[in-house]
Amino acid sequence: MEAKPRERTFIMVKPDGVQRGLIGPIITRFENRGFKMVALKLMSPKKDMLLEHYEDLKDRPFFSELVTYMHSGPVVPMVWEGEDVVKISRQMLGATNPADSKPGTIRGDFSIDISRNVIHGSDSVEAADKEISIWFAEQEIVNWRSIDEDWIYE
Ligand code: DAT
Ligand code: MG
Repeated sequence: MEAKPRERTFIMVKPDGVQRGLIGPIITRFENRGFKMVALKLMSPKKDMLLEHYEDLKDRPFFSELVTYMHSGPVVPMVWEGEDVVKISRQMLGATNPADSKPGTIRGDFSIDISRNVIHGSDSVEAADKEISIWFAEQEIVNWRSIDEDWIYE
């Protein structure tokens, strides 16, 4: 059955997260929270996708290392849906620098180094829309209704 789409965000397990076997634990956190997966794939990203994805950071000193790292292995891009999913996901990820990420967050539980922080999450609804359109074609996003929704939302 189809459902009216709620807010969506773009989440991606980075190459270190894939290599370290963290795809499952990361997906589990989003499922457990009550969010609904509407798109998922494993892929080796093309460099031009990464340049577009991180366009806002192109003048930062770490930009070329960031792109090289993101290009170094497969990633798992995903789209998750739910009320306030952008804001809540950012809280679930923790701070950009794992040294500042609280225990209980993904980065706070699974990472140490700012340049190996295992996961990406959109920082605004506008960024989410842009990032989803970079990583997924419209037909790859599945509009479905979860039976849990009646119990997760009033
Ligand atoms: P976030 O991923 O929390 O949205 P961001 O958009 O500012 O953070 O930066 C994107 C990624 O770039 C971040 O996840 C890790 C890397 N990065 C950010 N600041 C960095 C720094 N000072 N040194 C090295 N890598 C950095
Ligand atoms: Mg960011």
